[in-house]
Amino acid sequence: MSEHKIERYTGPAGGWGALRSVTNSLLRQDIAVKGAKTLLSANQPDGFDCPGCAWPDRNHASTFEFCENGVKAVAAEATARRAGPELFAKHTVAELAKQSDFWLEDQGRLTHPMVYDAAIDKYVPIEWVDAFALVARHLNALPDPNQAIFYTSGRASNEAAFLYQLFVREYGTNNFPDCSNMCHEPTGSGMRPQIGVGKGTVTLEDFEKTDAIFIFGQNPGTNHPRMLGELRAAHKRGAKIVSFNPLRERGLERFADPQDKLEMATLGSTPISTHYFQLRIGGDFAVVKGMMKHLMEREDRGDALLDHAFIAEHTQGFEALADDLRAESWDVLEQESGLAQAQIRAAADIYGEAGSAIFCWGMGITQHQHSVATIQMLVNLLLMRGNIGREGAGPCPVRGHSNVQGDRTMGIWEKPPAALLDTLAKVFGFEPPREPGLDTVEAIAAMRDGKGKVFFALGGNFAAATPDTYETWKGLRRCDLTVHVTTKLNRSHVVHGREALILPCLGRTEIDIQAGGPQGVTVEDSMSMVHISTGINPPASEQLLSEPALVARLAVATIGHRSRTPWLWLVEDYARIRDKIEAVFVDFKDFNLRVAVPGGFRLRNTASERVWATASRKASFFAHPVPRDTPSHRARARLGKKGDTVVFTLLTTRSHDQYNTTIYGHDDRYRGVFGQRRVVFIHEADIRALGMKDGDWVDIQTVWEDAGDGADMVRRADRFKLVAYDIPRGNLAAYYPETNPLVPLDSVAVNAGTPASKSIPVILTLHTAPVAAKADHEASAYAIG
Ligand SMILES: Nc1nc2c(c(=O)[nH]1)N[C@H]1C(S)=C(S)[C@@H](COP(=O)(O)OP(=O)(O)OC[C@H]3O[C@@H](n4cnc5c(=O)[nH]c(N)nc54)[C@H](O)[C@@H]3O)O[C@H]1N2
Ligand SMILES: Nc1nc2c(c(=O)[nH]1)N[C@H]1C(S)=C(S)[C@@H](COP(=O)(O)OP(=O)(O)OC[C@H]3O[C@@H](n4cnc5c(=O)[nH]c(N)nc54)[C@H](O)[C@@H]3O)O[C@H]1N2
Ligand SMILES: [Mo]
Repeated sequence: MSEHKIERYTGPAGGWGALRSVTNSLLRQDIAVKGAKTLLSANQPDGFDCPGCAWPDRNHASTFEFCENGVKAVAAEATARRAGPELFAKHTVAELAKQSDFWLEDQGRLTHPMVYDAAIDKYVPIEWVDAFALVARHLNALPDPNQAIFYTSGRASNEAAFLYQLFVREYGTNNFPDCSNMCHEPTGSGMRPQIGVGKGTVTLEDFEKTDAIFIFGQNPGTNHPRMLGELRAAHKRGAKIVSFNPLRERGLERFADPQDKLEMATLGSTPISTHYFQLRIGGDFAVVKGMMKHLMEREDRGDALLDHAFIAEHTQGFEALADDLRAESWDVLEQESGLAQAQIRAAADIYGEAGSAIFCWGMGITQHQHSVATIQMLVNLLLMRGNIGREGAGPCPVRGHSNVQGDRTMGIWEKPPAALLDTLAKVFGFEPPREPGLDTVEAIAAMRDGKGKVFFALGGNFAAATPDTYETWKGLRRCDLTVHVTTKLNRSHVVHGREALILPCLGRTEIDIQAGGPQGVTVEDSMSMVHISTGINPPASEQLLSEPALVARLAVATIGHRSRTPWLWLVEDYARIRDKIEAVFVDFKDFNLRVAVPGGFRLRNTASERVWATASRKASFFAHPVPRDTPSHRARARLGKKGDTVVFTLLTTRSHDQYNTTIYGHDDRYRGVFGQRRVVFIHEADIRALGMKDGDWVDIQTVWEDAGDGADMVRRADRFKLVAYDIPRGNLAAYYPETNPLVPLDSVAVNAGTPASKSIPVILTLHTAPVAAKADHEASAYAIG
């Protein structure tokens, strides 16, 4: 671990810092030459899809695109370390639970299926057949299949996801909570009724042609580093790049391309954003509404900025929105956005005068109570100038996990459309359950309340990624059985049900051999490109099963006696699974043929053709009032009366050295944090106003309706170091997952259920010496840090 320090970062994103960091991650994982070969195969036509982010690649055929965080993701999977049965023999689960998330994953790849033995509080090896029999026994003993919960993380391939949803529906439930519920769910919920698709409409070619790129609440320098290449190129040819973010993010300011010899030799770099608007957390709605109001005002004065032909031919609802915009108050917009009227007007002018524009957004938009309304505002603004379905223009929600979009396409969805169920019924000869299932937040409540009894996870780290950590843990511990299909040891394996299984699987980088020979799987990126991914490394252990094979064998053990699906035959050759996918989804016509072409193919996107698959067959404008009843508004209204209590709004985000709950290291280079993660970024005037100083340790407590008004607040996370930062007053930022105990389970995005983990109302108090452990959370690794 590097030395603890806070040091302002003045270099560009990328550059030599990135190269140094890559070397360190390879050394950490004991990867030598083999690792280097592995890296060169990432995102090549005959290699594997990078398990990092969902940003697309140029034809999957370019020379290796350098990506620091892609390297870390690959290195974490291709590590030479092993977490075998010896590790579990050495430690009780109680001991493992005291270790940090970093330590758990750092033990390396899991090698054997393991079962929890309560008598000795240890995981011990189990044969695969016995593991499947155990799961089947539990599932078949449930009086109602809806008492079982099947989670999915977005790394599962299309083939694995398709078989999984089929198995679970044949078993009898739509309980499919997934990581998407915590991620881009509001994007789909917002866009589908508006333009008929819940995905982005742009391609990389649009990035080459656009006049302006607007980036809302996304940190590409860390989370989608390959996107910086597109932004840099766009900047160099004169496109405007406009960022909206409460934090000054380095990767949005300057970038040095590690592949550009001149930049590297001269320590040069390219600016990224031409304009940077440091709005208040959750202020995007007000900014975008203000931008639209400005355009309406100019329009009413005679500057023809709106695309009336497009509006007339393709949309409905414009007049109602126009009236709403005219009536909106600038005072409210300024107050709620944290920007001055002049700044909002300036942003609107850039947009109004750009021939074409792309809007990108990430978690800074989707993880609020009012996320769906904000996304509809973004789409409204695009529609006003006909910026959907033409060159260089359109929405670009940037997805997280490398196949999270594909998993949804394959039917991992707790609210399946009736048409999908009808087709499944026809193709596979069974009657699928019709009632909607539980999403992530509902699944947690169901387990906590004793209504969810078996929890099965295809990947991910449910115990750490979800909100209200200790409520989630109560739920998992109440289960009769918890099962995790996984590559590495994580928090979810040590917070388990009465019985528990850890089932190790192959990763994307590994060779997958079935009866029909070596297999590839397919994935869909953020721009709807579907392509094949083939591993090149020998498996981490001979015991590992591929995810499709594992699901098939589990299906045979559980429903083999009544299912008509030829499970084992399907996984002998994944081309057979793809034929079934084609039989269910029209967009996958000639799937095997089309995916054999290097680079794969693009799925049809009706909105990009200006075909609107909505109820009205038009694209729709939606008017919404400025949200003034968010959790922070309510907390301030309640506590504001109480003398000097200051309610802050806290956003939770990723450091540069993590992949969601996987902690690669303890540095956040671009934000100047080294050797530590328990920090909270705060404006220096707020530190002074609190009577504290930079570097003081504080405890963070959530202000929430179910917690009472004062000392008895139940959600807290202790011992975080104050770091003075360029962030608006009243706003705070800290890393997830350490801050997940602060996110109330019922604080979610309206109409999407996504935890509002970017806007948590909190108060800060000086950290006092640790009191003797009382509550569960105080004894946990999370509280110690
Ligand atoms: N290396 C790496 N890559 C990843 C991941 C990872 O953890 N590590 N995770 C993957 C996943 S699953 C996802 S979903 C994506 C996540 O990628 P991002 O969407 O970039 O997610 P976050 O890191 O949470 O950062 C959100 C950004 O939004 C800003 N923000 C917060 N609140 C607001 C707000 O109210 N308004 C605005 N305008 N901005 C706000 C924050 O300051 C931060 O810059 O990345 C994927 N790629
Ligand atoms: N407070 C707060 N909470 C958040 C967020 C936030 O911004 N703030 N972000 C949310 C978002 S956007 C997301 S997407 C979720 C992420 O939630 P998850 O997807 O559940 O979490 P990950 O950390 O990505 O999962 C990591 C684990 O996946 C397993 N794994 C890795 N590769 C494979 C594989 O190939 N197969 C299998 N079976 N397992 C594998 C490893 O065991 C690893 O420990 O977290 C959400 N939670
Ligand atoms: Mo995500």
